[in-house]
Amino acid sequence: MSDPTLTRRRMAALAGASAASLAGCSGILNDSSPEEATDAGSGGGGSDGAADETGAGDDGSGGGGDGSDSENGSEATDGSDADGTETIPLQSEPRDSLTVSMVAGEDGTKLQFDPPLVWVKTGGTVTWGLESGNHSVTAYHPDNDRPQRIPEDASSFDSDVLAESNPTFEHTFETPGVYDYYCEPHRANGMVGTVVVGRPDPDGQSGLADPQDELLDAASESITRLNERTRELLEDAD
Ligand SMILES: [Cu+2]
Repeated sequence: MSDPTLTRRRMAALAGASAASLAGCSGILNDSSPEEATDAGSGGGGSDGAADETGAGDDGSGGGGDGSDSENGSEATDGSDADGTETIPLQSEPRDSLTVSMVAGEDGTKLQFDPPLVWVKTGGTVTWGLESGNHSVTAYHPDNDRPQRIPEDASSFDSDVLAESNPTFEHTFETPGVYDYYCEPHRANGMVGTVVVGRPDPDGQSGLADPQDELLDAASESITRLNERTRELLEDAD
């Protein structure tokens, strides 16, 4: 639980340094459309206090200490991890539990699971939480009318679309392997994530197969990037 936080903080710190002048604008490092800048700016400003508290509360484990303004500011620049999708962060070891944020840029360009690739131990739990927008956590599985990209013997999952009244979803992963999942409202935006469970053999993982032809282009691109990073993660795991 602490590691992803640290990772995020580290990235946030890095992003914060270069993005200091853009502070408050959530992730406009890439596509700085005026519309987004406005949205991000006002959102960041308005939610400063709340975001700070929420962040500290989520971290639980003494996150309050470094809950500095700059961290809060760079939390907002998490959106610039869209940039980071090119360099999807890798954990060095699996965790018992993790949280993933679901983020939406107002203009739809920053839709993402953050971080998009997580690694838990067998039996580990991932909790997804809405940060902005409305999203779902939906396994690539025939039960959800999609090709299977989770282990053969694993159970499918689908959060349905989460809203503010119901902002979190959690799933416990009992079967080792690579799981690809997507956001149903934002498949066309390539909002896809991967959960690695245990230390699976990369060979024969449905979640590492090339993206199926029937998948939307943006989703296929996300899957291809995630596959690359997942392979790296599993290589380093040995
Ligand atoms: Cu979404």
